[in-house]
Amino acid sequence: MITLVIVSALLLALAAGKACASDHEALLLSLNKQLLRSVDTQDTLPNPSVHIALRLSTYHNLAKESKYLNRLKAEFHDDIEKSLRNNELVVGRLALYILALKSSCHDLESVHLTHNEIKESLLIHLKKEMEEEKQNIAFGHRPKTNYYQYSLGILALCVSGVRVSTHVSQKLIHAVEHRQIKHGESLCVDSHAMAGMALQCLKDEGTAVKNTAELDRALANIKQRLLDSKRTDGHMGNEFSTGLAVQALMAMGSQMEECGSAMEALRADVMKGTYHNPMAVSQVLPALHQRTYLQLKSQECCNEDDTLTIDADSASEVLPSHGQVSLQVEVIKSNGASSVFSIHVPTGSSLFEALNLLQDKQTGFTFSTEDSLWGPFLSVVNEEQARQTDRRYWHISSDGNSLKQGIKDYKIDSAQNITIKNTGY
Ligand code: B12
Repeated sequence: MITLVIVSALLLALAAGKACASDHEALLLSLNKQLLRSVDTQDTLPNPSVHIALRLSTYHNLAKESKYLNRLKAEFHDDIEKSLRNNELVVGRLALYILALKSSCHDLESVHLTHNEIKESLLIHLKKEMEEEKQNIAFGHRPKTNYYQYSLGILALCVSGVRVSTHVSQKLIHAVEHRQIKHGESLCVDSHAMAGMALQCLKDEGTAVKNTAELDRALANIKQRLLDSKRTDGHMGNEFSTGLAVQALMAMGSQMEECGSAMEALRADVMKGTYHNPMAVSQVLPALHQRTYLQLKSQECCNEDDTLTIDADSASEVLPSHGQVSLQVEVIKSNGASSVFSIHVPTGSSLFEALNLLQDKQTGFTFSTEDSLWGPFLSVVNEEQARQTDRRYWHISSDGNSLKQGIKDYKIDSAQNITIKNTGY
């Protein structure tokens, strides 16, 4: 009798395990389809991070992926050259572009950037920009871009088999040791994750570094900080850093058990529909597939699945909103001067739509944005620009809580006070 009970319990547990595994597969497939659907949108620039996530997936739609790669090589490539003409550094975007080409096993030497009439391979150009960033850290104590992009730069060079100079890697190791990697005021989980993957790649490749013990210490520190960032609900940092944190922990050799609750949190987020911005999906999908950017090193692109399709009826339905909510918008300029504006907006409007309505009312509120891979970044408010070159940005909060999303994604579901403050970082 007891044997029968144990056997039945085991069978039940096995069945539950199977159901769990097939739920996970179904969730992955739906997120994969959601990302694939986003590549059909022509109104924004193609995003290399989206391409990388599609290529690291188990399921593929090879025709759509190849079409998207061609768009990256035309439109995204042109956008990078445009930035170079404006004398901007392109470290992060160029690194993602290289990783995207690598993810499709594209010959990197056949793609060139033209700048000041000089034609250079992508990797040579990235190497030069990394040298420039290294100088910025040496003289200004931080990169011109940020440590997230600096890490992406090292990662892209390393994954492509290009030797990273010891001076370049040492600057990242030093920044980790001295807790200089932040997002606003707090320790940046996303950037630690990227730094972890970059440094792990150097370690795996046996790239010479200034001090091997220091590299190991930095990796151990990163791992510990990522694990320490775990909240009671399983997230590491927040909903939008957890995917990268899990990916980095896997790259750094953590066992799946260490990431179990974070994976659970990610799955719960997917089911809640937290990830609708393609950039967010692209940073979560590899972790859910248990793949990491380091695997791009040995990407082979042969005998791939080609079964991924978009369901005809899967486009999400937008429900009409009911009622209005009141919104107060306070703008605090760099000199501390504050102005407050009030408006009623349809429930469920995005903050972007709400700010547009406020601007149209001609009450003195004006704003403009810059495009980024995450969508519109608020850059000018009431004719004051918070410039990244001056290390300033418009920080946005609602009822005192820092927003976890940008103005296009954040939805106004109830009455609230939005504060937009010119902040240094
Ligand atoms: C560095 C960074 C910043 C820096 C950027 C300036 C700089 N030069 O360092 C600063 C501190 C200014 C910043 C601000 C904000 N950030 Co930020 N940021 C990052 C980080 C760590 C790296 C971005 C990057 O360089 N990417 C690489 C390059 C290749 O991509 P890119 O698109 O060209 O990069 C630019 C944009 O990403 C833009 N940017 C940075 N943050 C955000 C956030 C949003 C919503 C948008 C539209 C653009 C944007 O600045 C980058 C440099 O020019 C990411 C982490 C991540 N997981 O992506 C978070 C991240 C993108 N930020 C985030 C958030 C929430 C914000 C803020 C909205 C915070 C707030 N409450 O005010 C603000 C933006 C407000 C605004 N004015 O619109 C979230 C976005 C999540 C989401 N679902 O949208 C992320 C994912 C961090 C997180 N895990 O919460 N950020």
